[in-house]
Amino acid sequence: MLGHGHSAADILDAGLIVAMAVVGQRMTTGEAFIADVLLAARAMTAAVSVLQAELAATGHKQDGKIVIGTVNGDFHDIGKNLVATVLKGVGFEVIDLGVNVSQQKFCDAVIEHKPNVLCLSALLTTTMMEMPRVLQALEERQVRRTCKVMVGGAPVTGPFAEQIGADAYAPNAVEAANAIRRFVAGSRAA
Ligand code: B1M
Repeated sequence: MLGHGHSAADILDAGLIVAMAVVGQRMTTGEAFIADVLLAARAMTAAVSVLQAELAATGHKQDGKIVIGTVNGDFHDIGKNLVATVLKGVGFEVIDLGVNVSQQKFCDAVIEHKPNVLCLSALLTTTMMEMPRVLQALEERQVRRTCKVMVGGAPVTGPFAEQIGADAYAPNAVEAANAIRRFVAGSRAA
């Protein structure tokens, strides 16, 4: 508990994420500008760094390697970082490629690290269209079937994931961790 009886997950879900949605809404209506959004993003990043230890504190290791990144053309990383933090927290090894990650870099990382799951994040309706291109690039490098591919980010949906041939969609970090646990358990059983 981080004081006043609230857990890190509560502070994140009921405080930070809700506040960021308000900022996004204000950006849409023209009440907030990029500078305001940048300030909010900095504040959220700072707050998440305070919560990080608690979010990640499960103390056990799990088999399973994850490669994660935000797709080419997209610089949003708060959600992707949260997903990476929670995955590390539940014990997975996480290789974070950062933002604006090219198709080639994703393919190279899959070949080098041989992850169980590749996680792709996109926050823009334009950049989510990079996701099928990453899948296509994996096919062309003949590594598409070596790992599962999961997609996420605000504009991404389950039907979109299905349409582009991704293996899964996760709406948030906890769902991502649950889906990866199922994939890893499935590959162990196979
Ligand atoms: Co941007 N931005 N932004 N922005 N921004 C949005 C996304 C937008 C919806 C705002 C708006 O207009 N209302 C809009 C997109 C519109 C659209 O595409 N339809 C938008 C725009 C337009 C832009 C620019 C184009 C603005 C401009 O320059 N004119 C520009 C693009 C830059 C680029 O990337 N090329 C831009 C820039 C920025 C900032 C740099 C100012 C800043 C980002 C700072 C940073 O990330 N370091 C920013 C921010 C902060 C936002 C909003 C306000 C908040 C995003 C956020 O961090 N949310 C956003 C509005 C909104 O979403 N309400 C907006 C909190 C975070 C915890 O949630 O990222 O959704 P989220 O992550 C969640 C889930 O989605 C999921 O789990 C996370 C945790 O629950 N998830 C995954 C995410 N990735 C996953 C991967 C997985 C699984 C789950 O792997 C399998």
